[in-house]
Amino acid sequence: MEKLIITAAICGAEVTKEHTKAIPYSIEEIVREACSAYSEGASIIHLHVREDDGKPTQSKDRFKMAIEAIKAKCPDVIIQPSTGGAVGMSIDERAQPIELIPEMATLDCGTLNFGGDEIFINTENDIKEFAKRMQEKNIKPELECFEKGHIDMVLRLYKRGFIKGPLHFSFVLGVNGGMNGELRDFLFMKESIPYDSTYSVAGVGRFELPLAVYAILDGGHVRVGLEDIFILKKDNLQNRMVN
Ligand code: KMH
Ligand code: ZN
Repeated sequence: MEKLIITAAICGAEVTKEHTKAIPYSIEEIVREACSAYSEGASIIHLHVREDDGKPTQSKDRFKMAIEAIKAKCPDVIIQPSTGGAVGMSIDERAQPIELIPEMATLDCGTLNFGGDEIFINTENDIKEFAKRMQEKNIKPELECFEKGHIDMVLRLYKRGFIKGPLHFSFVLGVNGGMNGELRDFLFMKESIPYDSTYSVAGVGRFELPLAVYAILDGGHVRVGLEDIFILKKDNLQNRMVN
C-alpha cells in the first residue's frame, strides 16, 4: 500500500478573516500555518498567497517570499503553488509562480461556475499553455478536476502529448458550480482515471471529511484545510470566528 500523502490547503483565495480569523494573510501567518500543518503530518502545502490586507495575489515576489520563509522553517515540505489564483485573474498573472520552478503546481483542467456570477475560466488552450510552461520547467502538475469532464480533458491532452504521465489527479468536489462529493461522485471520478495514475481528493465544505475517509480506505490521498472548509458544524461558526 502506498503511503498516505496529506496536502494542506492553508489559505486559498476566497476565505477571509470575516469567515475565520485563522486564515493566514501575512507571510508570518502563512509560515505559521504551513509549518503547523507539516508538523501534524501534511507533506504538501497547496499554496495561495495574499497581500497583508488579504487580497489574493499571484505575485512572483510574494510567492518567493512565502516559499523561502516556509522552507527556512520546514525544509522538507513540498510546496505546491496554485496557478488557479482567484477568479478573474489573467493567465499570465496566474502563471507567475511557475517561474520559481517549484516541485509541483496545480493545473486546473476545465471551466466551471464558481458561485453567484463567478466563472473560473480554464479553456482548452489555457490548460495547454499552463501544461507547456510547467513541462518546460519539469514541474509536476497536480491535475485539478472539479467534475468528470475535466478528467476527459486531461485524458485527451495526455493522449496528444500536452500532459505527460504518470498522471496525478486532484478531485476537487463540492464547489458551488462543480460536481458534488457524494460517494457515487467519488466512485465515478476515481473509476474514470487510468489504473496507473494517482489521485488525491479535496472535498469542499461538508464533503471534506467523508471524501477523505473514502479516499483513505481506497488507498488514495487527501487534501484538507481552510481553503476548502472553515466550519466543521454550522453552530460552530461563531466560536471559530472569535478564536
Ligand atoms: N481559487 C480558485 C478560483 C487552484 O488552486 O489551482 C482556484 C483554485 C484552484 O483555488
Ligand atoms: Zn487552490
